[in-house]
This record gives sequence, C-alpha cells and structure tokens, in this order.
Amino acid sequence: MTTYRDVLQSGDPDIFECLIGEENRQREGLELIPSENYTYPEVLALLGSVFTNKYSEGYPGRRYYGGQEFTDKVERLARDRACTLFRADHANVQPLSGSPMNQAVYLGLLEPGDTILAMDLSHGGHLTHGAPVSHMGHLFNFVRYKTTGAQGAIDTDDVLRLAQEHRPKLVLCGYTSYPRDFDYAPFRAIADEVGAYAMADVSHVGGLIASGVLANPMDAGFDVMTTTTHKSLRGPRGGMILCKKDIAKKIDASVFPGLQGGPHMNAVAAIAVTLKLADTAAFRTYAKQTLTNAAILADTLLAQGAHLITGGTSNHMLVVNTHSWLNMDGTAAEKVLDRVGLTTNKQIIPDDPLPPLRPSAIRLGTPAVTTRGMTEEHMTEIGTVMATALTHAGEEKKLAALGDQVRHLADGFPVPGLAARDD
Ligand code: DSN
Repeated sequence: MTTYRDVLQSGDPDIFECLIGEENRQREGLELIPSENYTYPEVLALLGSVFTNKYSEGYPGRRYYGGQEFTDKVERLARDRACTLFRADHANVQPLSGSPMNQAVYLGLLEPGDTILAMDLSHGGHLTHGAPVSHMGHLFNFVRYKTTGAQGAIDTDDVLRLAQEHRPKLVLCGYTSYPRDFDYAPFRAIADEVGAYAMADVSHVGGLIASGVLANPMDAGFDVMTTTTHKSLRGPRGGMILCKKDIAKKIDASVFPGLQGGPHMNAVAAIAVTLKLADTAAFRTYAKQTLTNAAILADTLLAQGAHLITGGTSNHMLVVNTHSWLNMDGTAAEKVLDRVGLTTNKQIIPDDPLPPLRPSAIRLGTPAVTTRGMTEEHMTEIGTVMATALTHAGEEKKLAALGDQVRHLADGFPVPGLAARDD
C-alpha cells in the first residue's frame, strides 16, 4: 500500500530527506531545551489529519462557514477539558501559538499606551512581555521588575513599589528563563492594590500546573492565565487563554475577530487529546519525574563545579553560566553540546555583560528526556557527559566518544511516535 511518506519521498525528495534527517536527529540525540518536548503519537496523527482542511472562523455554534458538526464538538471538548484541568471559568483554545495568545490578552483588556508591569527579559521574561524589539513593547508601556541576589528571588515589596509608582493596568507573572516558581498570591494582592488585572503566562509550566506539581495562578484568583500547549503539556504547537467569567467575552472577541482569522482545527483537536491525557495518573507521575530529573541534573552539574543561575532549580529548567564557570560563552557551549548530541540553547542571564547572540549561559530542561522515560540515573549520566564535554571542548576524540555514549543512551529510550531506524 502506498503511504503518505512514499508519496512525499517520490514527489519532493529534498523535503523528504530533511524529514528523515530530523527524525534521526531526534531519535539519536537528547533534547534538553526546556521549552521542547516529544508529543504524543495521537497528536502527530491529528496534526496530519483532515481537520487541517477546515475553516472554522467563529466559535462553536456561531461560525462563519458551514460544515462544523465535528469541529464544534472538538472545540467544545477542548475548552471544557481546559477549564476542568486548570480550574478556570472559561478557555479559549484558538490562539495559534504563544505570541498571539499574549497579544490577544493585552489587546482585549487594555488600551494602547496602558502600562503593564512584567518581568525583565534578561531576568527571565519573554519577548512578548514587553521586550523593546517587540511590537507589544511599542504599543504598551512596559515597566519591568527584576530578580534579586544570587538566589534570583523576586522582591515583591519592590514590585509593589513599582506598581504604586507606575499604576499598571495589568500585572504579569511569567517567564521563559527562570528556574524558580512564582508565589502568585502577592502578585494578586499587588494587582488589587492598584486596580489592575492579574495575568500569568505559564507557558513553560502549563503541564506541571495541570498535574498539580506546581501552583496554579487561577487558585490565587488571577483574572487570566496563558499557556502554550507544546512545552511541559506535551501537545501540539498552540496557545490557550484561561480566564474568569467576567472577561471571557473580551478575550474571545480579541482572539477572533480581533487578532486572528480561522483557528487551526487540526491543532485544536490535538489540544483536546493532550488535555485528556494530561488529566491522568500517568501524566501526574511524568510531571513529578520531570521535577525530580531537573533537581538531579542540577545536583550533578553543581558537583562538577558548574555555576547555576539562582543556584539550582525548583522547576523543570536550569540556566548554566558557562561564562563565569569556564570562560566559555553560551554559543560556544551550545555548539560543543550539539557535537555530542545534547541539544540546548544559548541564554542571556540577568543583566548579561555579553551580547544576546553570544550570551553568558545555556538553558536546559528535563520535560523531553522525561517523556522518553529517563529517570534519576540517566540525569546523572547526562550531567556528567555534559560537564565532561564542556571541560574538554577542544578534544575531538573525547567528544566523539561522548557522542557515542549519548547515542547509546538515546537508543534505549525511543521517541514516542517514531519507529526505530530501519536501516
Ligand atoms: N521559545 C520559547 C522558549 O524557548 O522559552 C518562548 O517563546
């Protein structure tokens, strides 16, 4: 029987070759970028399903195109499952990904020029949290709070002082590179003090919150929470907005027709399945193991002399300052680790003295290797390989041996949905 892969192989051998190359890269290496994961076979199937053929502008029961019998059902299931899992009144599952998701919240709740109090980019905030190079950074007046001290704590008295001085309309918790958890209640109180909305962007930790191993901002009375669906939640690329009832209409109108046209229903169907799978004992075990693995990886690296931003981790992520540790910038470190099959990303650190394309650190995370079934002993091995590679960066023979070791380790833990090599 001819398969889609056969058709692709003969019809577009260039792209087919890239697909095979990427499959082998994922199979043979280990993914340690904290925002990446290996999704479920069911998600892969739905992303490549006929739901991609369908336009569904509008919302269930109120669409601008016919033929919505199944898409309506899919979107309702996704919304209901999201509300149950995150204890929210309302969910919008249409954002195409993380940036439009956050943009839709700002544009739906605020007026251009309004002030937003958010985490500084180099201290862990995301581009959409007001980086000057982003459109949102021009459209709104972002005021930034920073982490303090070697432990990277957030001084909420200082955040309150900034809020009283600048009177933000929205107070935002959330990060893309911060290896600690937020204490949400003080942020809710600060927002109340100045009459602002309290928003959390939990994109990195959505899966850890869904499973109950990290705190849920909705339990602290936040108005709105955003999360991407492809990081610790392990679903397709996409975004979700969870909110209280009183702002649900504003949020929905802001996503469609305010910012987007038709949602990608293949992704919405895949999000629905992801949310069902996140509400299981197996996923809660996975989330717990993700945190344990991060702690063990941190301990292993610290024992090898590594410098970790904030001194360790309380979530799924680590930031290793290779510049202060080994006088090696994050770009060079990323390349050395790529050479041995460990995929990481270069990372700026708080008030980084180095430029963004050659920053001081690398960022690591355990969601993906935990999905492959790895546990404590494997984190010890990975951390040791990593430290050995970084401290023997110029020694090609050593790096080749470490590369073999990583391939051997990866071989024992298949990527979900990816068959073993057949050559
Ligand atoms: N790219 C995501 C991350 O790596 O954290 C944020 O957009």
